Amino acid sequence: MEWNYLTTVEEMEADAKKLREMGLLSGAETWEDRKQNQTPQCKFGEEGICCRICSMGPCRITPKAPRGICGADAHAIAGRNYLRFIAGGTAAHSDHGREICHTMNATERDGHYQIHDEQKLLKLAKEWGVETEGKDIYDIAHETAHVGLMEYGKPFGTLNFLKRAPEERQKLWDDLGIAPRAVDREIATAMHMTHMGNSAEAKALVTQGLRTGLADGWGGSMIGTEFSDILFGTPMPKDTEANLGVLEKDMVNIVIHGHDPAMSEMIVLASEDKDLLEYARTKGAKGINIAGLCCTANEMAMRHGVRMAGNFLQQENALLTGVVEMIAVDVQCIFPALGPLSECFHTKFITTSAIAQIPGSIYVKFEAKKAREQGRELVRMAIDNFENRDPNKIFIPKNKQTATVGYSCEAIKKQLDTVTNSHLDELDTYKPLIDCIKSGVIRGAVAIVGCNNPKVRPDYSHIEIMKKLIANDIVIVASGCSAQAAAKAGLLSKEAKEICGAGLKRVCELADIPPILHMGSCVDISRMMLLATGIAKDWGIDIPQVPVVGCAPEWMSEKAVSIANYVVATGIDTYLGIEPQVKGSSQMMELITEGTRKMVGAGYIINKDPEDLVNAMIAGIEAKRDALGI
Ligand code: BF8
Ligand code: SF4
Repeated sequence: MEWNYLTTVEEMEADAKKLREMGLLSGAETWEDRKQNQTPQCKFGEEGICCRICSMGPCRITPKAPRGICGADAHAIAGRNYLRFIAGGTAAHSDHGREICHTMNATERDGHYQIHDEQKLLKLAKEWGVETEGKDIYDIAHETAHVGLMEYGKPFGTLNFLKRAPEERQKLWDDLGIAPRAVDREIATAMHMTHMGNSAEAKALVTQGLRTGLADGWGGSMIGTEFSDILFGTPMPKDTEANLGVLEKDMVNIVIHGHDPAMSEMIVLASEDKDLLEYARTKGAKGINIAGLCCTANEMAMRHGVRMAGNFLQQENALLTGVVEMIAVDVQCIFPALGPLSECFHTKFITTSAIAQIPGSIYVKFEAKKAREQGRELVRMAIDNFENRDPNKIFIPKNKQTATVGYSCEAIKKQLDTVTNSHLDELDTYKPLIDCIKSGVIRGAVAIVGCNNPKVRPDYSHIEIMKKLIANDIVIVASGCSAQAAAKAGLLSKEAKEICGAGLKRVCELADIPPILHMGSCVDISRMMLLATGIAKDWGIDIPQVPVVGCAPEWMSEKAVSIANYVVATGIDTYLGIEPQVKGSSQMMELITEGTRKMVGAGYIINKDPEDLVNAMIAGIEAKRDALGI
């Protein structure tokens, strides 16, 4: 059946173009302008063969100069750059997780932060050997937070969450020596190995890359996800809307942006306070409208139904509408461009973390013990700014779509149970999903994740790949900016079943789900690891055998490469639409595509053409089915 409900990339581009034209009148520039100034980009950087890790350099590899001054060759230089990239990503995700541990440690029964999922806390406490009998839930929370914090720096042993992986995986990680120790230890080891005068062997660097990545996915990120659920609630399906059309002309608009939900949670709560709503009315506004960007949007949408203004490359566009009274950010993926851009409008740009201090912002250091009041102060500041809008600078694109978000593993299992109607006491099985895959009603699953990127046509690859996969009866789980690309297009709507293959459409109808399940932010890719693990365990096979693959068609950040490493190390092939910057080393290219496959049973498949990439994914899934004889 034809279905004309999707917002096309062309429509999104037309909105962006109009905003950019409006912005030019206010003296604003955007990433499109800066990209032009940066083109052509440095070939040495792109191929990973520029080294500047000591002051004898920078050294660049050319046919005439095949080694740096110290003798490092292209493989050493590209390998070291690659490992440092991963370390940066693991550090970012994991430090986010650590902050959430500190927030959990600051919880009090009458405090600013409280426990919202006691069951999940008790389960985790038991898993980690924290005594729960006869204890106050807040004492349990604090003790569990301490165990979590020790995961970052414990001197002995490996990460607690590794025990959640299938036994074959655990053994493989041990045998290969890539079972991560403490999170910080792996980041430090990666930095130490890549210091001048240490590892020059590409394989050793790639191997530590896998271990550092695992410290993210089965360490820092998983801690971030679990603790966020305990603090703010485990996501269950919620309806929301996405794209710039969620900004409201007559309301005070506050855009929240970043990753750690602690700050945005307080702003959302404050926006519901009756006295502040009343205050907004006295200033001529009809209400207070909170909208999210990037992973904060995902976190807040799936727990509060907060609407999503857009993904990474849309952050400037939100301000260009001229109706944003405040953009409040915490950490990661925040353009420094927001400083000068906010000065072209009345928008107040608020930074809240010592990790992300940006010129042109007002810095309000967020603290767990004062957070509720700080949230209220920020909302009040935004309300006071409402009257400063310049009516000549306003343009709100109309496009927005409805989306159902918030499919945690718990939610997926619950939803599956509605299909079989088994109402199992313990909703702890993926058997209905496995049956669908075995019978071929669903061919397999793809996890589509990651950023959008000016190196390609933004959002286009995400959307085209998703459309083709669901048309081929492949169910999708999505997170991060990929999930938002889907949301903006309308692909997270249950109606999107209309463009699915007959098998997937039937499953969507029976289970009352959209064909693309929103699993949250980028740290929530840890949920996808548990989903893959759960399927493999319930099926009785190892993860690389399951017809499931990962895909980051437009990735850009260090975090994305860290993720790709733990996804691969977990045994899941990962399809990339942007080339990792190692092309200047044949050894590195071989290692990341085929070398890891020999080690952990999975690797990267890289193709810049989205059509080729999606075809390769479908072929990969069918090959896994053939190997299983299904
Ligand atoms: O962590 S997908 S642009 S927002 S890095 Fe950033 Fe990429 Fe978006 Fe979330 Ni993930
Ligand atoms: Fe050059 Fe070697 Fe120093 Fe790198 S470590 S900058 S290759 S001398």
